[in-house]
Amino acid sequence: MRTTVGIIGAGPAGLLLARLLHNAGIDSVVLESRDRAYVEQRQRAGILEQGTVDVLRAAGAGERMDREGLPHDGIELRFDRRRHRVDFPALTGGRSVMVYAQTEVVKDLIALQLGDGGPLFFETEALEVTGAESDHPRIRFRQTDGTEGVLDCHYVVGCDGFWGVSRTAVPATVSRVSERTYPFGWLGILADVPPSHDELVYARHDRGFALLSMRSPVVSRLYLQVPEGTDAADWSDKEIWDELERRLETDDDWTLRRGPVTAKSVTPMRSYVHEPMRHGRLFLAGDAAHIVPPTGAKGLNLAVGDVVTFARALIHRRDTGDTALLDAYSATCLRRVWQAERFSYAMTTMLHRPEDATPFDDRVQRAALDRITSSRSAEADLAESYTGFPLDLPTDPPHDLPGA
Ligand code: RFL
Ligand code: PHB
Repeated sequence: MRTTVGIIGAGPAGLLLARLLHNAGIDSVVLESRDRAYVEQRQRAGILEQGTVDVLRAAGAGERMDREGLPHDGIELRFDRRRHRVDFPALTGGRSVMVYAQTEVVKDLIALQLGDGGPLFFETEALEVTGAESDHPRIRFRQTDGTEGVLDCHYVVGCDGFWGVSRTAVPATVSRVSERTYPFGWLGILADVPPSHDELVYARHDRGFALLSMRSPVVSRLYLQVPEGTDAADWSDKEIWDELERRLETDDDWTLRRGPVTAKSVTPMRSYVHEPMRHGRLFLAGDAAHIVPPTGAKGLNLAVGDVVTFARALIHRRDTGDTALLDAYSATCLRRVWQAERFSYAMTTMLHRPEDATPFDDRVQRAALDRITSSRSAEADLAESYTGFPLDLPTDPPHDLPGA
């Protein structure tokens, strides 16, 4: 098998990249180790930045999102039983976000890819990338029946998430890893109950962080900070609802609606960046290169930013012969990545309570919330970071982004 761009991983990064390249007339092959049902049902992100929404629309993948997604113009910060709304459009010159689950983005992109007969192979695991420093990198893969094969490429893009293989093809001598782990994780539930508030609620409480989110007008998504290593099975549904109620408590008559829990899992928290994001003709994109704790809702949006940057650079190379944008790929992505790392870290440390928190830590957290809720510029900084740093989409044809 041979192709122009070999893509490892059919998460949001790999699937969107395949679509952007297809729209530009560049062929690619996607290899995904899991089966289709697994990939479509993996519960993850819920918030799309304005720039991500624009990219999905421009790529022709926005139809159902525009019908079923929930545009949100703000979030609520909750602490000391108080409620404070952050008004995104008012603070950012009109930007907002969209609540549309990652599972749905992935389903839409898979349907488009398979609808065109685009090559997408499930249950096909990439084993290694070789020849990244040559003009013809290759991906060695194995299918579930044990058959092995090789995909010859002009470029390889590793979109295989944090646990993938592509990053291991970058020699340790040229890699720099920056990492931070946190002594807590998130216990997340899905529940068949209308959300108890029409916008997301981020709550800081002495017992720990809580988040109220949603998937639709009838499905709630909620999270609780739990100690690192917690097993979701150790929490009964009643204990989860009781704890959510305590951490989300307010001074007014707000109440938490309870309903049947349909899924329950624990996510560890990590900040991680692998630099550079390119080695020869191997490019890393999305979680394969960087991880943020979910508090800033940035992971999926960063993955989108990376693959848009790669697609533009490759189209530019094809159209002009100039490799300058490909050469700048890592630096271009990393600027945005580090902004998201900074923001996600700041949100995480402002809202979570480590078990060994000192009175000093508590006071600093409250001071940070006090600052955001009393200074318009501090609040605008949060709103700008949350709604996302613009992807600088081309608006007028002729343009370099397919379908724009
Ligand atoms: P993915 O989605 O992990 O996809 C990688 C794919 O690669 C496959 N794979 C391989 N395929 C072939 N060969 C191999 N050797 C392979 N190894 C792995 C995997 O099976 C998989 O299909 O990475 P991608 O595409 O970079 O997308 C990143 C996002 O999934 C991730 O950043 C977000 O989910 C993070 N995230 C959030 N991001 C947001 O923007 N907004 C949010 O609100 C948000 N909330 C979250 C989140 C992540 C969470 N968890 C579970 C980590 C909430 C949670 C709880
Ligand atoms: C979610 O709905 O899954 C979600 C929302 C906001 C976050 C993280 C996760 O910050």
